[in-house]
Amino acid sequence: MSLTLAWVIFLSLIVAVGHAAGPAAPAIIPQPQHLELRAGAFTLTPATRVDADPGSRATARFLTSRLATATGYPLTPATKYFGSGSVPGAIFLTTRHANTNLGPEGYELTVAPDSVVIRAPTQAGLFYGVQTLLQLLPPAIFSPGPVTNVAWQIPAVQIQDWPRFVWRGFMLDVSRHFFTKAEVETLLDALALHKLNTFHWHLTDDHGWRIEIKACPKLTSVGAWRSGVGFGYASNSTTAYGPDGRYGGFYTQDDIREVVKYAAARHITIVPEIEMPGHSLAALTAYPEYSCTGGPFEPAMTGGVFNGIYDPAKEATFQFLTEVLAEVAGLFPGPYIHVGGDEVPKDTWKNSPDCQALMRREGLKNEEELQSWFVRRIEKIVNAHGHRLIGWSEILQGGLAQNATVMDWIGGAKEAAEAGHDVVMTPTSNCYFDFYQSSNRVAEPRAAAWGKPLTLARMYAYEPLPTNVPPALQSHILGTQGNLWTEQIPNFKHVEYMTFPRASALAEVTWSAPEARDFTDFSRRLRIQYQRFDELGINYRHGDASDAANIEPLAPTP
Ligand code: TNX
Repeated sequence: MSLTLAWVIFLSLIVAVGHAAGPAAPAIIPQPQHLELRAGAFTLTPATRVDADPGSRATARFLTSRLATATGYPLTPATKYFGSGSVPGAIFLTTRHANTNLGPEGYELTVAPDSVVIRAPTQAGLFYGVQTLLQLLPPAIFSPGPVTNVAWQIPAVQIQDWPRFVWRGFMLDVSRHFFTKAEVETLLDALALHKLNTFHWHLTDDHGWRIEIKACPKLTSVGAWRSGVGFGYASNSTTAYGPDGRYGGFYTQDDIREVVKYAAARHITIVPEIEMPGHSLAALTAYPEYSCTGGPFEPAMTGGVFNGIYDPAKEATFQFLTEVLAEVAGLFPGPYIHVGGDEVPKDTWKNSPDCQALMRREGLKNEEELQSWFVRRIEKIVNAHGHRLIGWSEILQGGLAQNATVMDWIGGAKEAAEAGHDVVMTPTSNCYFDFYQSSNRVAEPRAAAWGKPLTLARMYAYEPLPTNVPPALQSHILGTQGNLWTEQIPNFKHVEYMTFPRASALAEVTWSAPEARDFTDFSRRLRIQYQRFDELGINYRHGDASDAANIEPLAPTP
């Protein structure tokens, strides 16, 4: 090797190491598929232009509003430029000449010292390019107001990026405890930061019905309220009280439309969940005529173990559910409606002469087949309103409905995929965000204690493709999501604490290449993510590779 060449290599190593160790070392979560760090940086100034092709203005506006807020610079998107290359001194967002191989959510980001270009086949891709660009800036870019004395530098990079899975989700249970529209929108912002694209909104359960249904007003006038916070929580653990002092709340249809719009602007699809036939106590408190026993049910809404179940032997039950699903279908433009289906208590059906007569009439051998019969009827209603049905593992029992997608929490992925159905993976072992985050329960706020702690490291190490699903069927595994059940979680700060930073690990599991996963490097990037959380006012648990709770052996469940 010539001496000159050795020098060149030596010097470029210094440059590379300098970049990696310096303040501008990229800390992007989720890790992009391809990232090449180049020399130099683009600096935002009051004179920086933001240009976009006409179809990309809304995405550009999303970027400029964030940039203008933190920098105080008067940045607004322009559409003066009609070319497709880079523009000196400008950030340019465009779908022109985009590489369609990047897919419907991929993007390309080129930062050079004199220009920035985000190019993507779709607005979703451009939006993710914007998220990456923001993460290349100092964390102060997420400040709620203007910050001075920051060098707004963006390191020169060439990034090509796309997600591994199409379903990158998060579920929030708003039934066990209620969270306001503003709180839900705050969560959606944080999901968008992580390029998560699916919000599963668990709107009904035994402990509260949270969505206005015009044809069935008692669902919210009665079913949204209970006599106390319940679950052993003190009244001051929450602020969700109605004017009459009862605990609860619900979203009006206008609220729902606003949240759907808010999510869409962040390229998040909402999957509403209306639980049936079990976990339906709140609905049956409002309308006991659709139950087998007639009630009373209300006392169990504060956290009893009773699990309310609809009476499938009454035609009126299906008329009621049709009215509910018709309104839900009209409010949510996304393809899926989740109808629950988990933990259906079969004893009530066993003890009901009407249900037993129905089973004989329909030739159903057991209550599992009755459940399957119920879900098949519901699927027809969901399909008739232009939506696809998704349900928990148990919808496989007694035979799966024709086009249903399965959300696997206790198994079923293999059977469903083999039968040609799509699957979303949410196993309790890796996706339950209500579980403790460390084995040191004394040091943690209350959490669900029936599974192993879901540490940050455990979340990060999760591989969503089940080993028992053969490669030829793996395309049926749409992706994965974190599930935040809220029996133990009475307020939104606690929601955030349970969600972050595990959602950062989830984001990388769902988006990045599995072979690129590196918990030590993730922990380095997470420290910068924490600074972003601080700017955004997001509450989170401090945890990384140096967190003993993540690596010590898991304590047995008491
Ligand atoms: C099981 S996961 C449930 C939820 C509970 C959760 C508590 C699932 C489909 N059902 O109803 O909230 O456990 O961890």
